[in-house]
Amino acid sequence: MCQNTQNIEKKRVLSCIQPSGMLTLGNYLGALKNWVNMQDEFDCTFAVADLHAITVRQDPAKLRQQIYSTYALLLALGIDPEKNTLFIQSHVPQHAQLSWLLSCNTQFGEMSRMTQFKDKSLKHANNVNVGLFSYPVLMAADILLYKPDLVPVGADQKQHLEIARDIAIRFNNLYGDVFTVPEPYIAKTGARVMSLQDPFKKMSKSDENLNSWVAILDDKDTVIRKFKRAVTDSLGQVKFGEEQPGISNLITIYSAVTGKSVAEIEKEFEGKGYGDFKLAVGESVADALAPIKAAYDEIIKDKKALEVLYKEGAQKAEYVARKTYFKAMKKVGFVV
Ligand code: ATP
Ligand code: LTN
Repeated sequence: MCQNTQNIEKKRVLSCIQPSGMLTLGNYLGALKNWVNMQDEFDCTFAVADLHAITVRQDPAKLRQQIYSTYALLLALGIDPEKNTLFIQSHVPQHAQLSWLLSCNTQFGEMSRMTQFKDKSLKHANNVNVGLFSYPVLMAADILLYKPDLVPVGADQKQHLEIARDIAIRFNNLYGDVFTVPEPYIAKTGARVMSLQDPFKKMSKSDENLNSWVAILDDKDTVIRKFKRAVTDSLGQVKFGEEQPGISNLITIYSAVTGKSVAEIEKEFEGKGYGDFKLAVGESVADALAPIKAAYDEIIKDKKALEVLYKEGAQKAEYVARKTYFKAMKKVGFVV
């Protein structure tokens, strides 16, 4: 048995999040909380995927603000920029550059099968741009540049990760070993949070019904109000099950935030009405989010300090990305 754990190289992890709006409780419980938990065990690289965000039309001033705000929020959540590499995708030019190399090694047919493209092209029918179509190739570049062992993603991104693996395998077979073939990492604790207004739909920041989602940065009163308005069921009991999708969603959220098990929660609210339960969920979520919001409010005030951090992050990322990119260029036959 190996005693000296310091000598064991940590596995590498890569993940990104789009700055395409206010991040929600769903993003937090389903993805970002896992990032925070992974930073001790793994060697992590995390990025704000701003290039991905323009696959749908963005207002320039709003986009810029959202990039700052997403970066600041990752810091506020406790992602340590010293321990990890935390950067903004567009600051590392190799993402767009490798994406071209990979595009020329990806088939139109395999891209056409992506379900997210089908969904999003229906949703944005007046702007079905080529970037929206080739988005998974850019995502493959994000991943392959850093040779991660694991890529934490939600279920909606699994198909894109499969494509990234296929692209890596094909490239390695054609040109020789350049890329590590990554594995998806689906965290055990990753909760799937549903809309507070329609428990059959995922909670999503692009939902036009503002009562359906809670932003990580919502203030206490707003959080509690949204939970008070959450749709419930007709059984009148706080019980988890298919017949109660609304209450089950609230139980999932309460459990993720408090660490209590479903059985404990059902017991806690035995004989009590939905009103008491919704208030308790709202309060526990508001209490969990309050320190994040307080940290964020401080961080976002100091743009200069933020700039130092994202520039350092980009430098660290580019050091790794350049090596992989040049290796790939050389293998393909470019003069480097
Ligand atoms: P959009 O509404 O713009 O499509 P989104 O809010 O669904 O965005 P993404 O930016 O696509 O979120 O997702 C970022 C990460 O958060 C992904 O890993 C995704 O799986 C996770 N995530 C998003 N929404 C939820 C949710 N409701 N429950 C759990 N995880 C989620
Ligand atoms: N497409 C992802 C965000 C994303 C990503 C990545 C995730 C961009 N590049 C690389 C993991 C690895 C999304 O929309 N959630």
